[in-house]
This record gives sequence, C-alpha cells and structure tokens, in this order.
Amino acid sequence: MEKKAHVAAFPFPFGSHPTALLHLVQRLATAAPTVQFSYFNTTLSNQKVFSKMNSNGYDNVRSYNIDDGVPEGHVFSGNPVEVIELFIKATPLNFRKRLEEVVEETGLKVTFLLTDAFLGFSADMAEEMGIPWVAFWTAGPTALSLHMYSDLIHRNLRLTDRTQNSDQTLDFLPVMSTIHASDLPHEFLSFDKPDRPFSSLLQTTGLIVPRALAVVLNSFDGIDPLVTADLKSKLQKVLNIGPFSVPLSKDEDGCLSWLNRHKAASVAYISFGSMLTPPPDELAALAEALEEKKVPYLWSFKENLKGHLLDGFFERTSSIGKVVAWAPQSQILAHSSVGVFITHCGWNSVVESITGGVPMICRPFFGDQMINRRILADMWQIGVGLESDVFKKACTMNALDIVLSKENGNKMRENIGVFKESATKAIAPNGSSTENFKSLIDIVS
Ligand code: U2F
Repeated sequence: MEKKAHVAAFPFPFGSHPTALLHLVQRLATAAPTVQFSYFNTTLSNQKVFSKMNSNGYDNVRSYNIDDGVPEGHVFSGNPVEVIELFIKATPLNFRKRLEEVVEETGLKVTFLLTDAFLGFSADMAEEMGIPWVAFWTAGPTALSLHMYSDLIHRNLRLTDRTQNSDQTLDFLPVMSTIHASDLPHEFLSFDKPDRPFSSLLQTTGLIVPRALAVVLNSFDGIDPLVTADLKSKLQKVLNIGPFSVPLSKDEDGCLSWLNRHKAASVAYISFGSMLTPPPDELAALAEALEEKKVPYLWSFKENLKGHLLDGFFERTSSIGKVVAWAPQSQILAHSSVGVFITHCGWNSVVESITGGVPMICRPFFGDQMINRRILADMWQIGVGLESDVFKKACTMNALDIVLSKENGNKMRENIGVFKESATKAIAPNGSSTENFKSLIDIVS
C-alpha cells in the first residue's frame, strides 16, 4: 500500500511512557493502514518494551534505536535520575540524527510528529520541519494542569524545598484547590535550579504544550470535568482518548486461574508500577500486615529482589499468596476476586483500577503520584492513603480493614462505579473518547 503520511513517534524512554506511546501508535496504525509510523526509542527501552508487547501484525509500524546518551564505560553513581539526565543531554540530536537517516533510507518524508509531552524540543523541531506536532501526556489531567500553572503556583506559594512538608492548599487555583503544597513533585520545587536537567525539562513542558496542535491523554472527559474544561480553554485541542484498552497479555504464571479460586472482592493485588520497589522496611511492614490479617494477595514483585526477601514471608504464606515478576495487570484489576489494589498511584495503574472498579490503598513515591493519591482519597473517595504516609504494619492493617470491610469497601466501589460507567460510555461507539480518537486519526492522516 502506498504510504503518503509518515508519523515519527518519540517516547520518553522511562517507566511506562514508551509502552503507552507504542500502544497509541499501534492503535493508530491499525486505524490508519495507509500511514507509516516510525517509533524512535533508546536501544535498552526498545528491548524492554518489545519483550512485553506484541509487535506482529503492524506492517506499517517500524521501530528504530537511538542513542541513550550514556558514554561508553560510564559508571553509574546509583542516583536513579542520572540515566534520565544523560538521555536529556543527548536530545534532540539523538532523535534528529536517526530521523534523518530513516528518511534517507525509506525515502519517506516525515509529515507529522507525535511525541511524549516531556520532550519539549518537539515544538521547535516540528516548526523547523514545517509539520504539525501532537503531544502525548501520559499522566493525568491535574498533573498537566500543574505544569500549565507552574508560574502562578510558584508565585503564590513561594516554594522552596522546605515547603515540601507544608499543609497549605492550592486554594488560589480552583482546579487544584484540594492539592496540598506537600503533594507537589520534588522536581517541581526545583524549577529554579538550572543545573537539574529533569526539572528544566518539566518546566518547559507547561510552556510548550500550548504550541501542540493537540494534546492526547489516557483519560476520559467525565473523570474531572472542571480540570478538563480548564485545559480545553488553554490548549489548542485536548483529546481524552482513554481508558486505553491494553492488549491482553499472556498469563504465563496463571494469575487469572489463581484468582478464579478466590471469593469476590477478597484479594489484595500489589504492584508499584514499572520502576519502583519500596524500601525494605516498608516491604517488611506490608508483608507483616498481609500475613497477620491473612489477606489473600497477588504481588507483582521484581524477580531480582526476591532472594533476600522478607524472612521467608513468601514461602510461609504460599497458601494464601502468589508472587510473580510481572503480572497481566489490567486483566487482574478487571477480575471480580480483586478487592483492593495496593499501588504507587502511577496514572496508568489508576485508570486501570477505575476501569476494573477496584478501590486503592495509596503509597505514592514521586512525581504526580502524591497528587493522584490526594484526588483518589480526598476528592473522589475511591482510595485511602496511609496514616503515616509510608507502610507501617499498624496503618497498613488499618487501611486493609477499611477497604476490605463491607461498609467502606462497598461505598468506595459505589463511588468508583460512577467513574467506571463514565469510562465505559466514553469508549462506546459515539462516546467522547471514541470520537476524540477519530479526530486524532484525521489529524495524523
Ligand atoms: C510512571 O509510572 P509507572 O510506569 O511506574 O506506572 P503506571 O503509570 O501505573 O504504569 C504501569 C503500567 O505497567 C503495567 C500496568 C500499567 O499499565 O498495567 N504493569 C503490568 O502490566 N504488570 C505489572 O506487573 C506491573 C505493571 C510514573 F512513575 C508515574 O508517576 C506516572 O503517573 C506514569 C505515567 O506518566 O509514569
């Protein structure tokens, strides 16, 4: 089939960002078979993404490796942000170089840029190339709003690192009046420190997204109408196209058949996303709470840490629990046996929990996660935080009691049911997300 349009897609190669963009690219590629899609990602991230995702059946999608900016023989200091900063320093040259080679190899001029909103250089690159740019925001609408209002927030709160513990709310901003200063991401507080490339990159995001022809989110119009309306008034086009229907993953460890053997709403599913593992003392506290309460659990737990773990907890509790290195999460959260999701509040996990109708116990760590916890627990009442903010045995047992109790659990499930219904409507034929996705196809083709 002759290809006229050629979309270049650039992910931010960390956490769930690259997988989420590839899902979007594959969905668009299926809907627009005459468009060619080129997906540029670092070698390591491409390996990770494609080991978990099916790349067959997408003849019009090709992936390319780009430089990750890590010098040969580099010895890492142990600071997790270092790899991100090296990558940022290598941009946009690494993307531009490979893009030019691909155009040369294929003879296909790039007609469109679809990139992670973190990659603010895309606005200039698209302008230089004389082509449109669509930004993909992988977190929630309130987190995007935070970046749009960063100047105002900094002015009003006079933020410094010390205000991290402040209980002051952002009540001067109606769309964020329930958010506390202490919920703001650490990097957000360092916007004035130019020696921190990740902070600078985030600071650029809010300034640059209004230049995008459209901003695409894994969200739906009914989730937070006030925030969505405000974003719509500030951006050229806001396209909520979620919840994404994540392609079914293989269930190699038999999680779903294990869940089939349990009572409705009885199991705790535990996962801290694609990057995080809580510190050992918190893992121990969570394990002790599960063991003492005899809560059946299914734990997605990174394999390399299993060995030294938890004084034989997994062996001792194998009759009530199951531990796997990677779980088919969205299918698990859609299973009726799951009663609670113990989560770091990453946005994709939040959306999957809402779609599955499962209330959450929130233990956020960084970035937008504290904001998500605030919204889930205080505004929407579909989750609870931990009294001491971190896993301690007593407060974790208390949170399990609340969510798994009939009265509170049912109330939360009722609240979450309203969002679930709105999500289901959004992705139905003629629903808002379906229509937004059609607009996106029109734009890229
Ligand atoms: C960053 O979040 P993460 O990538 O750590 O977490 P999520 O946004 O929740 O996405 C995790 C995805 O990985 C899947 C899960 C989600 O789609 O279904 N998964 C799985 O399939 N099996 C497993 O065993 C474990 C996970 C960042 F840290 C957050 O703060 C942001 O909100 C987020 C989005 O920008 O990116």
